Amino acid sequence: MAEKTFKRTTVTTALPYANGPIHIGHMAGVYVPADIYVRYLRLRGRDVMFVGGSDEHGVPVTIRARKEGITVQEVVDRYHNLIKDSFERFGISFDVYSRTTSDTHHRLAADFFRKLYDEGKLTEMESEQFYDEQTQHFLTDRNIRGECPRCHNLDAYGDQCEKCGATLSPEELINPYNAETGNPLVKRKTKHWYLPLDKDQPWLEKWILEDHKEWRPNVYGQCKSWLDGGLRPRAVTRDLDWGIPVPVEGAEGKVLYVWFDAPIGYISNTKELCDARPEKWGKWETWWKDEDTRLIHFIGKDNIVFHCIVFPAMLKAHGGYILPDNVPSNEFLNLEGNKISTSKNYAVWLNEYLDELPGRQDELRYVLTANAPETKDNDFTWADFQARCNNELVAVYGNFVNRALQLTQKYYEGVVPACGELTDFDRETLGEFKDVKEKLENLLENFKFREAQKEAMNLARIGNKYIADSEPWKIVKTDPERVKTIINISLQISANLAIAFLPFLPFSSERLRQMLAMDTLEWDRLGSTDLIAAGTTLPKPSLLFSKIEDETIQFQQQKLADTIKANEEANYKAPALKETITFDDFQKLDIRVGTVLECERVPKMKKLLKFKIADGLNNRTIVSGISQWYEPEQLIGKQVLFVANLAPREFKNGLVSEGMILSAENHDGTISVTTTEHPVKPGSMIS
Ligand code: B3M
Ligand code: ZN
Repeated sequence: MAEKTFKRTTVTTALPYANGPIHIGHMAGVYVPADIYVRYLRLRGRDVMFVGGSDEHGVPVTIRARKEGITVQEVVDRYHNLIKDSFERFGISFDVYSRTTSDTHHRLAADFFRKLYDEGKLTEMESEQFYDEQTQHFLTDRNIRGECPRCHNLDAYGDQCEKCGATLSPEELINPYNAETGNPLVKRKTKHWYLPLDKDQPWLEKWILEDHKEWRPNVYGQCKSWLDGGLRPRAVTRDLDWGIPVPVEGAEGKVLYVWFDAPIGYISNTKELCDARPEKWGKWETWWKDEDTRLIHFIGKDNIVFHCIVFPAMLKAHGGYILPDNVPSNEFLNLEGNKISTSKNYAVWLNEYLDELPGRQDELRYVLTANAPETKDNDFTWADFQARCNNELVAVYGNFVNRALQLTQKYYEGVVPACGELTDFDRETLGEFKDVKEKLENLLENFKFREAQKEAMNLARIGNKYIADSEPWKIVKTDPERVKTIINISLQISANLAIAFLPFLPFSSERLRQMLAMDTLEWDRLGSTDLIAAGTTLPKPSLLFSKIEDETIQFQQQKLADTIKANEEANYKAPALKETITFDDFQKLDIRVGTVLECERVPKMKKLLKFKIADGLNNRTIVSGISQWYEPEQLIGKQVLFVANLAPREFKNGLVSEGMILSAENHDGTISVTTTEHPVKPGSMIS
């Protein structure tokens, strides 16, 4: 099918729940790639609207409010403002960043629903929903937990299991319970309105599986499995008191399902921008109803079905809207090998990053793009962050431009020298990056940001190699004309780098532009070798990037370790009980107090400690596998509890253990030997 040309592009980004700060997983998955793409489109002179906003309804915000004992509005006000501010500080260049508690959104979403309702596009059904009789609330999928029928994870969500990835419905959960209260759930009748997705199956199959084979394999594949599984009607209302009231008589206590209202938030945000700046943006309908507009949704993989199936079905049912032309969804970014989680407070929060590593926006943008989970989950580690910053940004890109700028100061007092006769090496080098523009454009047009950034970094490698191999500092006295050419070419390459990195690293490109005394950075000039005129006077340069020190990384790693520990403490559950025994069974155990007379390690059996225990009878030897947690001398003289009538056990080195010292295993696996509250006679019995 001939590639359709569009007059403009509407780019949306998943609306983050305003139940916590934004974190690097969101940034890697959605916002950095979207920002790169939009910056690129603007550089190409394309007409683009970049839409963002906070998702302020749904269960996550109500859970946070209950947890903190504040109102939901206070939660969303706090986090909407924090997220918006973090995006701005990080250079995510939204044209609009609004919120779904806005009046415009409430009106537009309610009208959208009412139109479907009036035109009979929704089916009304009474069903049984899970209900918590104590809190007198119906539960939505997200706050129902239970045992996953597939992997038996006890904490599976009502809509999906995070452990095995299964897409679930609450009915499939074993022993469902209220995630908030832990209360068991009962079923209760309630009426809701449904989007008959089953009726949309035929056109969705054609629109996705035939007309959009170009979508990323992970997106296309997930849509295909949903379609192959057969679409079912989907409820678009909920029994909740927080959300957009259902605009139908008799629907008191019901609100629009968050996944119905949130995508409409993209449209509301567009309307707010157009209403505020009609002279620049025109009518909102142009961006959502005009076939010459290309709609692109940037999301994370857990939002694919809502953006590729549910929202398009809503738009189609409403009529008059364009459908997304592409949905370049990323997979997930993990953090130091663990899943990032707002509710578990396990993340690198963008606002904290910006506070603790000030002026390092581009370093994080660079690493998140270099490791972007574009086709599979990936992992962020602080060690890798430091390595990429120091070994790539500082040692290659920064080092190269710094040399070019410093030598211009040193040899020519900052005045750009004229370029003389080119050597074959010069021509070969210039030839290496003449098609960098075309390469970058192909990659960026196809949402391959990771590869595109690598292409830009490759240009820095070319420059770094050129100046290193030319060694101007060695010939500046013997061949000054040659050095002028080398420095001029190095400055031209530096100027190309400032342009090439513009979509990815806007902050450093702007700094480099100033250091190169360039009025503007024109994308169309990328690949040129006359970007800076001879005779231009350059200002005193500063380092484009500085090294990330070990202390910075260690501080961040410690923060995460502390969070993990705090979570373990907070979520600690004692191990399940063993089977019940009778009193007679207990009576058989002869547990006594012993005093440690001697304690030593066992050669070649590093886990073991060998004890000589005063037991009030003939003293005895006991071997215990606790050497990892104690130095032998720590235990000498201590009184410990031991099982006295356990059959002796012979170890392979001939050692015989006459009993067992009783120890407690803490939640983190550490061991603590048991003792008595005050000294007693060796051999005293425990009962
Ligand atoms: N807030 C889910 C999420 O943050 C939801 C996205 C809405 S996009 C319309 O993953
Ligand atoms: Zn599972």
